[in-house]
Order: sequence, then structure tokens, then C-alpha cells
Amino acid sequence: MKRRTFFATALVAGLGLTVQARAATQWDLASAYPAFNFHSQNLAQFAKDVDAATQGELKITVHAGASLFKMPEIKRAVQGGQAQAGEFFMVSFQNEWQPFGVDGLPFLAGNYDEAWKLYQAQKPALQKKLDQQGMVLLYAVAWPPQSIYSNKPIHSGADLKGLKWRVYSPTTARIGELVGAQPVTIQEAELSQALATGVIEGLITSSATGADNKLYENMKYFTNVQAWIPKNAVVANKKAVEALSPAARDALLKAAAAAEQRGWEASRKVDADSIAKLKAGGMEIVEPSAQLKADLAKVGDTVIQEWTAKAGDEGKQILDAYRASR
Ligand code: PCA
Repeated sequence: MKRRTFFATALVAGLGLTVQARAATQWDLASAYPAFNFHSQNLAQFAKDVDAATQGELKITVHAGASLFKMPEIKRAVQGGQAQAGEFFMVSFQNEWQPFGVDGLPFLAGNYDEAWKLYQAQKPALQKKLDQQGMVLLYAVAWPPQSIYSNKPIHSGADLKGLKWRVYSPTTARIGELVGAQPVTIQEAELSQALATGVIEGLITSSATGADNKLYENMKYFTNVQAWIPKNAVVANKKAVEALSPAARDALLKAAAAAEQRGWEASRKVDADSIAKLKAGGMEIVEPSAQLKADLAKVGDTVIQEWTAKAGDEGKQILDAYRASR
């Protein structure tokens, strides 16, 4: 009798705890881009969807604008569980694992359809890598194509020589070196300030980031080279995911799949809208000259060769799978 009571009490206590934990699961999601940016808005919708689908069992607070962690710290924070989830810019982490940078390779994927195929080729290795690091890939969304902003016209590779060149990844730094520019690493969150103080004379980023940061106030030319389409990854800490009820986990992954699709659609639309904003702000939208294209293609080939040598079999598999899917 006594024994039974003990077990019953333990069972009730156990259930009580589980119910309580389920009712109160709170996640922090760290992101680095301004709240009005399309990635951040997508994250806000994702958090809302998860809340609704789990009936409040999982509440995700999105901390946009690098307010919880700066972009370079977010991945490690999720890995270590200081934040249960986060969004990071994959190509910035290429030195840690070369395939993080495959979508930053010049002229490998120049439009959204190709970028999606490249993502599918990268995904199995990416999921595995993140899993080994104690994380789960929730979704990944492309930035609009990356093009050149400058305060003087860029007709050829030689015109980039000597420019103070803002970079955000090993590849953008290497491109800067190859064209004889002066690479300086600056996070998006610090971009406006760097522009205002004249630290930068050129950069390669999306139409969206240009519009978000009103680059037309400091730069005159947008040279539409569309060199690559890099992605943000949204990840969660694996233990935090495993601690969820099966129903909540399922709802989380479903909401993530929806966010991924919504994000890619938004990215296309934001590209067109942002180019219009750049124009309205007084920027000249320039199509690249044949010379510039040829010069950048050469730099691109070098960068891809170097990447392939470093990325080994894993990199080769991704490129082979991508090329076979085109
Ligand atoms: N904007 C971010 C990442 C890529 C992009 O389009 C940046 O410039 O840092």
C-alpha cells in the first residue's frame, strides 16, 4: 500500500513537471539583421506560427538587430545553448567548414532557381555538420543576389584596385585581395556607421542590404553583377529540440518548412522592390561591362579552384550533385 502510494505520487509529480514544462517552454532566437529586414520579418512570422500551432506550448522570442548576440557569435551561442535558436550568415563561417561557403562562390549560382538547387545539393552535408555540432537546421533562406556598390563607376576589375572594400566572408576577402582592393571586415549591423565615417569605398552585398542601410546616401553606383546568392541559416539547439514534446517538435519543423518557402518567395520580391528603392534614392543601376564580367569571371575561377582544393571530397560531392541537378 505504502509502495503504491509512493509510485502514484512519483507519477503525478512526474506528469505535473512535464505538463508545467510544456506549458512554459520559452526560446530565445538571436538574429543579426534589423527588425524590418525581410529575414527578420519572416522570423517573426515563424515565431507566431509556432506559438499558434503549439497553442502556446513553445514561445519563441526573436531578438533582431544583433541585440542578443552579434552575428559572428550567434552560431556558437546556439551550439552552447545560451540561445535556443538563432540565425547566422553561413558564408561567414567558411573557414570553420568549407561547405558553409559554397553559396558564396562567384558565378556558381546566379539566379534563385540555381541557388535553390545548390541549397538542395548542400543540405545533406549541412544537416549532418550541424547535427555533429549539436544543432538542428530549421530552414535556410537566400539573400537577393550580391552586386557591387561603389562611389565611382566600375568598368573593369582594375577599377576595384585600391578601394577600401568591405567584406563579410573569407571569399569576399579573397576577391578583394585578387583585385588589389583593401579588404576590411564589417558586420552588417555596423555598416551604416562605417559608411558615414568613410571607412568603405566599395562593397558587394544584396539590393536588400543596400536599401535597408540607405546605401544611396553614400554610394553612387550599383553594378548589377549578381555574383552569388548566399543564405542565412536558422538553427536550433539539438537538446532544446529534443526536450520538446513530439507534437511541438513536429509543429516547429512544419512552421520551419513554411518559413523557408515564404522566405525564398519574399527574397525574390524584396530584390525587385529594393532595386527600385536604390534608384529612387538616386543610385545609378548599371549593367556590368563585358570587361568587368570577364575580369570577375577570372577571379571567380581562381576562388572556386582554391575552395575546391580546401573543401576536399565533401565539397566535391556538393558541386557534383549541384551540377548534376542543373
Ligand atoms: N546582406 C548581408 C549578408 C548578405 C547580404 O545581402 C551583409 O551584407 O552582411
